[in-house]
Amino acid sequence: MRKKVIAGNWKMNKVLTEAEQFADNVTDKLPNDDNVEAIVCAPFPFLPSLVEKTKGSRLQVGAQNMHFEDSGAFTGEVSPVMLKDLGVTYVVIGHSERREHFAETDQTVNKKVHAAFNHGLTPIVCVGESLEQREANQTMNHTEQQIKKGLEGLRHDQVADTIIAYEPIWAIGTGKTASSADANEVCAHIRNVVKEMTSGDIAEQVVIQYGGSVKPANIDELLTQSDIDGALVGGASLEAESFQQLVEAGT
Ligand code: G2H
Repeated sequence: MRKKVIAGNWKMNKVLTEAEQFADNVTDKLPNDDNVEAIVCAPFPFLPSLVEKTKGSRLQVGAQNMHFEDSGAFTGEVSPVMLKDLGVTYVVIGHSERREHFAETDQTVNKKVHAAFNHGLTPIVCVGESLEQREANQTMNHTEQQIKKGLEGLRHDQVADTIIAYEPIWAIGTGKTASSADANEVCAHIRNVVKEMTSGDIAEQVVIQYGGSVKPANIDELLTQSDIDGALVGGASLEAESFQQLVEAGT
């Protein structure tokens, strides 16, 4: 059975004291259940403190982006070596906001996914269609291309360890959630694409999250779907109590 993975994506929110308060409020309240993994993906300045505060707890810490090079003349960037050195374990790659505002492409996503594995970080790779693409019936083809290009060249065991987040862009931060059946249909398609790229066994292992306006009120129904193994949550992950409820839904 695949475990459920609930990841908060704080985006560009909070200041350090708020991030620390969140960790203080959440770490000892998370369910002690190996079938659910709780991750908080925070802005870079909070990572050292969050890693420190979550040590020995069930809360894992992730970054929201990184560069694919180890080091060099890349002003303003953060490398996988730096994240690993801090004790970060996960990194979100190719979120639609990065694709839209920071020129991320399937090619840069692919380089970053390889870099993550080369440094022992687990990538949470985001894919998803725009409203125009959905209305033009391109959802399946678009997500398939993003998966094939984004995961190109990975070993099968690395594909198995990748977390894929399906986030329809039209459902992000808008309050609109894809119906759980629609979301599941795309997640099942993604699993099929993984199967074609690797094998049935690997496809059964890979964790596929849904993301886009997930909250305590709708997570239960999403998680009952056959191919949805968790959630990548923005707005509703900012408050400790709401995050805790989301993780509890995964138990
Ligand atoms: C989608 C999601 C988190 P929200 O971007 O990745 O954000 O839950 O606020 O729609």
